[in-house]
Amino acid sequence: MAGEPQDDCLFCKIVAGTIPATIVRETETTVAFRDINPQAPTHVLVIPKAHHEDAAALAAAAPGLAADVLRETQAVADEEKLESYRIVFNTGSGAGQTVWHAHAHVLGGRGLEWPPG
Ligand code: IU
Repeated sequence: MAGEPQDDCLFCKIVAGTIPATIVRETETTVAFRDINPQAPTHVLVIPKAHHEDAAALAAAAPGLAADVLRETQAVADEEKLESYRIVFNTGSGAGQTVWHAHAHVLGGRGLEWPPG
């Protein structure tokens, strides 16, 4: 069911603390942690604690929570002192989504090209 923890979800396990992660920020509704395979000097993932499979599902089911995630991306950028940064929600396998728990990538600390690959 939308919002409920999923036994087979890696990010639900990070929320539960049963899989380790380098957590940089936590709020009542969100967790931000460093990506294990960083693509930039700063590469932090911001996730809702509740399970929603992608950004579209999150926005549809829980728009206030989607706003919490966005607000936290800004807080991460501020903490990391990023003047410019990119927020990415890979949505669907064709766009590179590999973990089916909504997450925002916050990327910065180097020049970022456009268009992305
Ligand atoms: P994607 O947009 O679904 O591809 O992003 C998933 C990210 O989760 C990806 O960048 C992985 O490196 C990252 N990640 C992680 O940080 N910790 C993990 O244990 C696993 C994946 I598995």
